[in-house]
Amino acid sequence: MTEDQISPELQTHLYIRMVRIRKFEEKIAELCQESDRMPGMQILANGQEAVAAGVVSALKPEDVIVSNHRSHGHLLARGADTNALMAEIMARATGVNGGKAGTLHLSVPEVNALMTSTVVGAGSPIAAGVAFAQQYRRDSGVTVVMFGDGAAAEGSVHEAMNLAGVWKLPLLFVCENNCWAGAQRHEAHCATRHIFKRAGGYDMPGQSVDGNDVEAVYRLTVELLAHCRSGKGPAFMEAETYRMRGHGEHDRQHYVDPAELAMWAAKCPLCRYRQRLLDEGILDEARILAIERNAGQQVAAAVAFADASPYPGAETFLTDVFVNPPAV
Ligand SMILES: Cc1ncc(C[n+]2csc(CCOP(=O)(O)OP(=O)(O)O)c2C)c(N)n1
Ligand SMILES: [Mg+2]
Repeated sequence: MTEDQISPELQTHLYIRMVRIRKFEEKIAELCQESDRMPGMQILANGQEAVAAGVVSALKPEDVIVSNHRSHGHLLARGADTNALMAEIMARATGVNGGKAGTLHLSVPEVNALMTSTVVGAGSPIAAGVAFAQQYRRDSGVTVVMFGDGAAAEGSVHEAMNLAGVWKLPLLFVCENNCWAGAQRHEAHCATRHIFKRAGGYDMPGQSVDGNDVEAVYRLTVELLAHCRSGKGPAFMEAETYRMRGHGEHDRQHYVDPAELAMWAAKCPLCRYRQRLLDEGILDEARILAIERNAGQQVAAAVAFADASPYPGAETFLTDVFVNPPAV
């Protein structure tokens, strides 16, 4: 089997990944409705699960991922521990970052998910630095940076694309075009309908893909990663998808046309893939139910784990914050 052939095992794996991400974030949305359950601003990627599962499943263990504020799916797909991720999001000491990062500054270095940046566009220059290190050390790894259509308008992303092109860095730019940046529609902040075409300006291959088709995303990722890995330099993918919820859980989406939302709901990546796997005979109804039940149980267990965990103690306030912690 070549890397881009999608076996029934991989198909099942992709579906399980997407279901787990959806259930994880649905639980967060639910807990946001209860007062004092979820600290900070919760930014979810409902509707974008196929991008996370498709891109990340194509990576090798040595590849590094740099993510943004809409990161839960990327990290879960990368294999972050569900309990420790939920605990971090709920600001507990047992979280992946000791409860001090919270949802917006997550990092899971043990699965090479180096960092997430809430500064829009900031991930790309950092990812260029990581890719430079990989190239300098002659590592076989590639760096993948995930960012939004809004971020694609930031100078920092263009500078990173240029430098990656000049130095032929092993860096895959993945733009999740979810049609919105906050409450701004794509056309209000972006001069082109097709962000991937900008790749040509930096002499790197760029392609768009249906971001709600997990297999299409997986295939294109494999193709572009092969380019990056071969020493030919960076590549660019634009995954066309849709943000089904508000920018964050505080946002009731009053500015969204319900007809547009309904149109994208009909293209739900999970529903489409579930139907496809049923049609192809890869999964049956019983197996699908079991996958969903299992994911629900995992998420419930993660919340119970977080609930039973303490908040970080005052004695940890300065640990993991400074390279050389000041004396207290
Ligand atoms: C430099 C910077 N400018 C503005 C913000 C506020 N902000 C946070 S997310 C966001 C929208 C980003 O849109 P996009 O890149 O498309 O990602 P999406 O939220 O759609 O996933 C904005 C403007 C920020 N965090 N950083
Ligand atoms: Mg966006």
